[in-house]
Amino acid sequence: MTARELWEARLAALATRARTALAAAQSVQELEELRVHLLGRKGELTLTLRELGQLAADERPAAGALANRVRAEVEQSLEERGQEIRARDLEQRLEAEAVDVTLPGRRPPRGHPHPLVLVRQEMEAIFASLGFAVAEGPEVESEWYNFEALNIPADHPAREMQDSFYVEGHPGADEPRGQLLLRTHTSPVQIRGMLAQQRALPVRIIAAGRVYRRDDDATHSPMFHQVEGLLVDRGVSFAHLKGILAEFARRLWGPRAAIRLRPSYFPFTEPSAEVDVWCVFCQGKGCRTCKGSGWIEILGAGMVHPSVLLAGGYDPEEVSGLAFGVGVERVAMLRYQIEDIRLLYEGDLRFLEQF
Ligand code: 2NL
Repeated sequence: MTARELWEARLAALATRARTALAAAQSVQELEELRVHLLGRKGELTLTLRELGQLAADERPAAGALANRVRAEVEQSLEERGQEIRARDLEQRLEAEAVDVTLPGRRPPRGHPHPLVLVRQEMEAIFASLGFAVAEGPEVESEWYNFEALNIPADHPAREMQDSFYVEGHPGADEPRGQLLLRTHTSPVQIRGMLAQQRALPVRIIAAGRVYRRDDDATHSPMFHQVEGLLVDRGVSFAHLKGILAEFARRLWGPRAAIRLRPSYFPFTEPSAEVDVWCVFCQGKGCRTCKGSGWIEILGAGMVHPSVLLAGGYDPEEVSGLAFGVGVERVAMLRYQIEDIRLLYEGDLRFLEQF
């Protein structure tokens, strides 16, 4: 075999292996490795072509032409196989990323009202249906609206009892009404409500919202919620108070819910009462919720103290008023059988999603 025949045989064998390898290549990366292996500076084909120089001068043109054909074929195959692989890759990607527009959409998680809000709204709706209007007022109050106007003077024990959150700063010059504090009850909203009406009758308002006291333990939070009601008119009596509260209890707990009033004391009402609801859980038999008594305390109430009517601009000789206050947390805990008040403030979704 001549040197040329030997060289041509090697070239042919290389071309065969190259064809097989190119046909078998499955990725752009594999193809690139093949290109370097064949056509790179130290590639097999490059080295073989370089050996052309060792052939006799008269054999080189024919051998060179063959070499160029092989090289051109390899380059063309690389290009064609590359296109095939890229086209296949694209097809696979399009298939994998295809969006089925006929599928139903995914619903985003939706929020809902907090149990305290649900209960507050429920109570507001009951009183609204009885003719009360919902009033709002500031959470930062002055001592006059929060205490003085409610017959709680500076030296009154209630003012110590209600350990309050005082706030830096003073009310505006147009309202020289004492230190600022976070309201300890929603009553100041009702004082503002009376004054806003400028002696017009009747006053029939509900004030609901956050209130603040310096307590913090398992059963007391420094922030909690109240719903308070106030009715002022000529001839308002204790019988009206009982009637309104009995109706409120029936709407909240069903037609069998009865109420019971016990004498009590609040500086802003006289007479005053604490109001129990007949235990709807055990039908008065006595259970854990009512601590065996058959009754659950839910409200404070009474006839508006004459001094409070005066502070609101009304003449206690001419009109009388009834008032009551409900703790929203307490009603929510009874309504949903919640054992620990702190669950209402922690924002734990496992708890909140149940409502
Ligand atoms: C309770 C007691 C009560 C009132 C609130 C009131 C408001 C005005 C005048 C007179 Cl403007 N009274 N509010 C009256 C009695 C009791 O709340 O223990 N609430 C949770």
